Amino acid sequence: MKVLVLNGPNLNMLGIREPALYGKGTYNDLVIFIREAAKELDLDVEIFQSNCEGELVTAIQNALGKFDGIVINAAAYTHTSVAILDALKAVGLPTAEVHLTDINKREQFRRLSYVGMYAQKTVCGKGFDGYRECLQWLAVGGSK
Ligand code: CA2
Repeated sequence: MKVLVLNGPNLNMLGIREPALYGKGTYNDLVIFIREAAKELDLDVEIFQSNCEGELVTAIQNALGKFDGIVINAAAYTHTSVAILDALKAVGLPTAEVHLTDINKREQFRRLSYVGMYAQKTVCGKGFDGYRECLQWLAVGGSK
């Protein structure tokens, strides 16, 4: 099973700033963590990070016919991007939304998730472990 893991803007800054909020682990640590989790679950994983909305949209479109599922932390685009929502809907792959922090316990504007309007599974507030939970959900069939 092939899974595309997408990470949105500023996640490449992990471990560099705001460790109290996002943890001490760097983006590279997150990539290693995801690869390890995928290996344990016998998943073939590709990981892509971009600060550009259009690049994330294109990556989602290109997943069609190539991947069996998507794990996405759209970061700030979670709360703004109808384009990412439309791309996820267009492609129609099983999708899990992940956030390092609990977006429901932060500022009001973070409670709205466009990604969550399509994603069949959401995991927030569990740090890196949330990615493993999303991968596991896909590995067992991606149903609610
Ligand atoms: O909790 C999450 O995973 C978020 O998707 C992270 C986004 C935020 O906009 C979402 O509301 C929730 C922000 C990612 C920025 O990451 C940084 C890491 C280090 C330093 C600064 C930003």
